[in-house]
Amino acid sequence: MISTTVFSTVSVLCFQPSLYAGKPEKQRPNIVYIMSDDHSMQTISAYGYGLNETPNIDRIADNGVLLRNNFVTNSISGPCRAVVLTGKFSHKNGFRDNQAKTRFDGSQQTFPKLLQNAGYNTAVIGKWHLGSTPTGFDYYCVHTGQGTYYSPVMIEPDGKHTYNGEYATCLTLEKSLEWLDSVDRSQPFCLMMHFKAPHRNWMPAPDKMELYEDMEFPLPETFYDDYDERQAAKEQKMSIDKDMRLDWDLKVSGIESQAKGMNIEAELSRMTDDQREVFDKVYQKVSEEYRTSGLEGDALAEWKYQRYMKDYCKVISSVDDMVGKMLDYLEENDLLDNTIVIYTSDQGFYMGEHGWFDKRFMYEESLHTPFLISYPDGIRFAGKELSCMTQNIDVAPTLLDFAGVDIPSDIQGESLKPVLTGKKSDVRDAIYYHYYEYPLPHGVKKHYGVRDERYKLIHFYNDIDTWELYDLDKDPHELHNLIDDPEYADVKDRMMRKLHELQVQYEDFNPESE
Ligand code: SGN
Ligand code: CA
Repeated sequence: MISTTVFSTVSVLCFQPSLYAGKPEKQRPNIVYIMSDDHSMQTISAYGYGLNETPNIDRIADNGVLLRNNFVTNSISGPCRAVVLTGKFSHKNGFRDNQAKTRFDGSQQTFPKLLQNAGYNTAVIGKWHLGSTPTGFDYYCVHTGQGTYYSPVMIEPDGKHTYNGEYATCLTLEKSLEWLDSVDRSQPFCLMMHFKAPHRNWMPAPDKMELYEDMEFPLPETFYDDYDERQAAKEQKMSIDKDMRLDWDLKVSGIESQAKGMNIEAELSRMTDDQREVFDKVYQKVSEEYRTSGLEGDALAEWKYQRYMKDYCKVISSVDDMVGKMLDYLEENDLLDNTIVIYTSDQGFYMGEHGWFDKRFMYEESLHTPFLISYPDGIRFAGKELSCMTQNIDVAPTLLDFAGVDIPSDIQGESLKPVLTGKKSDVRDAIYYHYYEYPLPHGVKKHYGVRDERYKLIHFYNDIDTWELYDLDKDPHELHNLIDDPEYADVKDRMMRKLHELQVQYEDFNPESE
């Protein structure tokens, strides 16, 4: 699986490990970076929301550290992936949105390339979503675009392969273990295992179809938010009630198609007959329930919410199983202690808060993304929780730091090694955010902003020109925009200054030009 060019680099490095490692080869950690797609903090049991159980993902926190205030810089897939690879904001790495014309410039510096140059074996398996062919990896096996849940088509160094009858979450794990079995263990490895799940349209695996069917999920406090004082929130198109599709998202059959370019039949045709039989058994009942119940208004919105939560949690349960299999593999192969295992998501997600699904906004649910890390040889904590502000620009420098590789000065994130090893309590006093994808697909206006431990300032600068200010201590759900409140005039001034300071620090000099 390892290309000849890389083999020759590796063999040169084998004779001069100290040149790159700075410490004995044995001690350089392996890395298993697990990232799913759209997995909210609210649906990882270690975060304590009580919605579902993820016993395997929780094992990582039990064995290490859970970050409670880990944020993204731009809450959608491609941009987040580019940020993770480069340690730089979207305006620096050039990948600002998910539009078809946006492609990641694979010639730029990334942390997998730096690790590869230092002798690491590297691979990315699962979702990629960056348009261009992966660079910096000895092996890759990635979905085309968003990928599909069933019978996925994967791009590998030798071309495209269709995995008929496979379920994407399981295939990602199988391919990952296959690669781990094949790597030369005399060198450390870095595996990026990227699940497509739980991305929309939340297609469960056959063994999970019935899970949660009898469960009633609690309605979030803000489900019926009226978006008063928040124009951008009022004008989005990511409402469970209005924008979620009965056929494509909720798998209701026997109704007039609501799918505009999103075709449930195409996805169902990727299943084997056996898989389809299990699907039909559950979803014909669901469809029947919808057709005969005559639900409308709030009752229908709440029915949609329940269906959404069930399907979303079903696909997560498969992810959790695969994380468990990966941890078991590392344990059985005596690799767990010397491997940095991270579980995270490309961004957070709304589980009905504000009445929404999807992400994009700089509001708490989609600004956060889960982050759990264990590395028993290097992080001597178990079950520790940290609430300092961390961000996905920090992944690259943190992993380089643990690997003993110099962190290039143009990387914008901070190494989290000092906080993860108890040497420091934080790495920054505020975070910067900038989102660019408008109007499609969810009508969320472009915005940038700053958040510190207590306050958040946001500027929606395109289409409308509005500012929002929140006191997160007093208003954790961000329902009261304080921008014109005289009592908060000082806070507003201070946050405006902080915003400007961060735009200068990160060189986002002309933020409204994109
Ligand atoms: C698809 C989804 C959207 C989602 C984007 C981006 N529609 O277009 O709901 O916001 O992906 O998601 S779908 O019904 O066709 O799946 S991201 O995670 O890749 O950024
Ligand atoms: Ca995503």
